[in-house]
Amino acid sequence: MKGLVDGNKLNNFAERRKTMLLNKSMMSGILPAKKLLKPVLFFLVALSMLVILAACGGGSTSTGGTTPTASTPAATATQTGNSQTVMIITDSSGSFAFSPASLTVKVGTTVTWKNTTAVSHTVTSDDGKSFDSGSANPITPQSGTFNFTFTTAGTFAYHCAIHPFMKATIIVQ
Ligand SMILES: [Cu+2]
Repeated sequence: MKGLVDGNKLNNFAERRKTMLLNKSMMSGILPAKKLLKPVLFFLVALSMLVILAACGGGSTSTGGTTPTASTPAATATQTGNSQTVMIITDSSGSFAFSPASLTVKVGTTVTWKNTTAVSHTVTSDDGKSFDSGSANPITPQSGTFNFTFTTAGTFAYHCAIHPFMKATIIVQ
């Protein structure tokens, strides 16, 4: 029983475990009746391993939990604020139109016009200088697109140079 006395003086988990395993083999050889100690020893070894695992796991959980919580909402907000789409459609009365006819965006937003009709169109600012997809190279039928990024605030009326009745407005705030 010398091993047990020495074991009480040890602070280290690993050394204590080694001492217990030594006692186990001694007892099972000399005193077979005391085999009930076997599950108790197994429980103590498992418990000490659990304490070590919990100590390691606690640190990595708090570090990993903070990062995704902070980054996910920021990425979503940036994407929704920076791009908008205006469809060029054939409306219910059979006329070509920009939809929506009036769109409000934040400064820095890129607007994409997408042509869903069977003919070409342009996106031309009424002031003749802010933006123009161009009559020489208009937005092609069936899914052609034109992009413009609005960097200054203001109200920008625009039309289609091919179909002057097509009128719409982008409001930049
Ligand atoms: Cu047009």
